[in-house]
Amino acid sequence: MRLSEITHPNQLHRLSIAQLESIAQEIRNKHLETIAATGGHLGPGLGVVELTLGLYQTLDLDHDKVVWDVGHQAYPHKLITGRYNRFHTLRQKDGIAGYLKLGESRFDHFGAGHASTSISAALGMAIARDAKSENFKSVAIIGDGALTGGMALEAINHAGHLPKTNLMVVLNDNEMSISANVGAIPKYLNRLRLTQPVKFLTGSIEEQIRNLPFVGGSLGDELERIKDNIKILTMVQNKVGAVFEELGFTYIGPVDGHNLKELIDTFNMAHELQGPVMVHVATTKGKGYSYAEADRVGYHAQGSFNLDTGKSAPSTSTKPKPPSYSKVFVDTLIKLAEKDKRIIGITAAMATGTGLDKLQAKLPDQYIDVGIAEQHAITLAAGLACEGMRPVAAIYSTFLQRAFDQIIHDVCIQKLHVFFCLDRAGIVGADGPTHQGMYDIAYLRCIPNMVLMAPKDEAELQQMLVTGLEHNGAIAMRYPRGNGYGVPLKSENWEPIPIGKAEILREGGDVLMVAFGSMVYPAMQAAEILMEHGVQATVVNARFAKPLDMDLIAPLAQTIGRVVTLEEGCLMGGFGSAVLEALMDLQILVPVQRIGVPDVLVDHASPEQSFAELGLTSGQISDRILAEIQTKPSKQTANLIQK
Ligand SMILES: Cc1ncc(C[n+]2csc(CCOP(=O)(O)OP(=O)(O)O)c2C)c(N)n1
Repeated sequence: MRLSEITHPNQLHRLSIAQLESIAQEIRNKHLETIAATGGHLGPGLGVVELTLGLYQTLDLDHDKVVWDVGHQAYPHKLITGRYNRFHTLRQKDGIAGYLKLGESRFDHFGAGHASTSISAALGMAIARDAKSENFKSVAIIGDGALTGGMALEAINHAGHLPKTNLMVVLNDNEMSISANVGAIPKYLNRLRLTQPVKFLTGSIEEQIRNLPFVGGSLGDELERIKDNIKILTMVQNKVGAVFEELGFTYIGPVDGHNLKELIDTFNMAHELQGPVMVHVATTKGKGYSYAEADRVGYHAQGSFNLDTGKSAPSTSTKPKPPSYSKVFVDTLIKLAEKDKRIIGITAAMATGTGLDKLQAKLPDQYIDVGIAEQHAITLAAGLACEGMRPVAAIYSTFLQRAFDQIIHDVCIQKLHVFFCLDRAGIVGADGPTHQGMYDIAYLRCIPNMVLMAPKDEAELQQMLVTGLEHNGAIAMRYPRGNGYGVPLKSENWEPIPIGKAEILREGGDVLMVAFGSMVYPAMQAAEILMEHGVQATVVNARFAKPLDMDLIAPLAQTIGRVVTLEEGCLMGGFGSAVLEALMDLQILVPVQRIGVPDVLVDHASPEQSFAELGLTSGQISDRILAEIQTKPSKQTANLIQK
């Protein structure tokens, strides 16, 4: 059987180990050739090919449920669940998603993108199953990185307390998060990996148990006794898994994650146990592609590349690219941190993404990676601030959502100086709805004592970095994914911006455009186009969504009589809402057009495609403003329509 013929995972049941091995090779080839063309997550999927095939051979996927944590490693799953023919559309607009998504396939039982949710979801399904007296297996597959997330530990705490609830947790341990995994739990898992793996013999469970060195006599078919014996085996033979055992799980492993026979035997046996079971599978990230095995961080995820050399596809443009916001952020932070030992950069398992790996290399004592633990990162920052340090929490907008209560409860209520640096704020592109940085303006601006700013370009980011470090209290800066505009950058002596001070970039009497952060340049371009249509715009770079510079905005709104707000974020509760509320409070009742992201989920696509779909390109912005002027004339623009 060929991979292309597999449309239902139960077709695997009929295959021999040799046939499965050949399917594994086909999956690797397809995975590699697709990601070389489209970009995406490479190493994680290559590591779970045998794990997926072995597990699915022991499940009935017409009934059983599998929940993949994060979902970035589930491409082999996609290839054997009816998506082979469309796989080349991976992460493209209207194509196959880069994560699992309810609705894309009936075999995707839970969507994700953020880490550490799988055990909770699978446990919920298991409890519901028992309540409905149904009979299916519920399996969570979680990486060793995701296992460091608080939610995973909360779920283990709960599941371990339910000895009658059957749940299988497959721990996919490749010793890596995106970067090297950090913390005490990964260290413990490493110790387990270094012990002799438990070997399972062929034959029935009864034979297997009888063959164990220290178990004799007749066992009958009492599952409880089997479970006890396995417990004894794991604990006595090599003292592995004791922590999980103590927490109420039956621990099995570590199992060689690339040995199909061992995997199948182990899963078959584990399915017969009662209560929560953890199967610890030792895998190699990037397995089967030498470049990815050698550089596990570099090949976690990447853009398109040449399969033979492993190198990224050369840029089609001859112009040098401006630096990314993340790069300007970290380069500037390093210079500031060199002079101020109180500055500590904190990442939650995103050292390369945020750029903080450079801080780690340069100033390791001023760098902390807490693992996938955004909540802890923020309260840790609050603790550091209590002791006079200057914590800079560099967390993607989407992942900071995890720490909402910590921002309120631990930072803002206590008026502590924590600087939140929100990378990837706004549209993110191919990662899709779970990763869009849409909500931070709305979720931060409602919190008392919070200051929220966004730079118009990378030079202003440098100034805002100084502003944030000098401010005494909670302050956040959001900046987008991707490159800046190539504006000149200062190498030192950055001037802070007075808190709450906006700036006027151009003046015109027909419409007031108030733009926040990444929408300032598009607003300026739209103003140029408007001018060609005889509409003169004032453009304000708001810089702050909170506090808003109403001393500047209010009189302009009053005189010009028409306001347009622009933001790269959700409209509900966002920057435009803030301006609207403030105008209303001042009884300045002029037409306000809010341009941003409406109440929809923004699917995976290229950022350019998403901008166009949302009507956020400069040409679309000017068209929308012209249309509004036509349909809702203000006193000042009535004459423009007659012209
Ligand atoms: C809450 C949250 N924080 C950060 C991330 C970014 N992220 C995606 S995959 C990943 C590493 C996961 O490591 P692991 O679970 O071991 O899976 P592996 O990639 O090694 O297969 C991280 C940090 C995320 N998806 N969710």
